[in-house]
Amino acid sequence: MTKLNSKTEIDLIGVQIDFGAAQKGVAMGPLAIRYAGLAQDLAEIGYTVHDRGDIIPPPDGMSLRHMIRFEQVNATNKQLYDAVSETLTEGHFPLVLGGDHSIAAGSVSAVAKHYEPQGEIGVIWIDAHGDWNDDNSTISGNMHGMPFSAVCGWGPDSMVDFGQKPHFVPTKHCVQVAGHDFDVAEAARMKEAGMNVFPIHDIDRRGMSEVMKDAIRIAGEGTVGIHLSFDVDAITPEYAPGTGTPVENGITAREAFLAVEMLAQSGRLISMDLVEVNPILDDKNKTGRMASELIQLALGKAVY
Ligand SMILES: [Mn+2]
Repeated sequence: MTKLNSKTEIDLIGVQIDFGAAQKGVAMGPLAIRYAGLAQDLAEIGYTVHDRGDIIPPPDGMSLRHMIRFEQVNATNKQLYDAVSETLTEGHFPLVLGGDHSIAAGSVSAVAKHYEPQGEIGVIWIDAHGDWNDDNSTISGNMHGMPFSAVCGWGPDSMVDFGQKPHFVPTKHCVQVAGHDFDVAEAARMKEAGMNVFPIHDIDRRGMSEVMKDAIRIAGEGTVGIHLSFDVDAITPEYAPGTGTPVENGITAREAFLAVEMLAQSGRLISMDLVEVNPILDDKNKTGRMASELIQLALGKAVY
């Protein structure tokens, strides 16, 4: 038994959505991560895994130029919000497999709302992108570029409207790690909101270890715990070719592993998303296997 997480039961929740992204294929991500053997491997390190299956988005819905397929994205997030809320009520650990990153609007909102009576949560967002646009600042209209902004209460409001008063995550407990492809207006919004950002050059200079120490402190101090939202596009395409929005010169596989291992060792991880695995663009499920390994390490798998 090497696991470090205090919860012993994990609910696996897949979300077969790619409507939040321009490039199609990440809807098949949950299957690819499952085929890598995730559930069996988590059981081997001592977890009881409940596979809740996949959430399927509605086949059609309305679109706006600045919020493409917003109706399907929001309806899917409502289903995810309900599933994650149930998981937390049962005392299980929510492990959400994407799908495009728009789904973090549903998962983070559910976690923040669930823990509201106890206090704030922190969020660590490891991603090549900021995901901090709203429907005014967006260039593409793709909603996977908006969820981090939405869960912080900076819009789009409709993305986090789940029929009850939303509980937003304060930006002082939110950290963006490994970003290196921000839009100009997006970065301006992040600065205005007081976001904590450790762009990739901070990792170059100080190393992932120092950066994650700071990230865990910011997201962990004075909070109930930390939600990790991991976008595989943070990892350079050589190691993670199967992703919808690849960006050259990202973090290495080892840096990614170190980041999630440090989170496991902090003992503060309360929920997690692993998103943007695209099997169509992948090389023999290399990125699916990478995703499975990242999840296991985040949940306390030890190499020695
Ligand atoms: Mn993302």
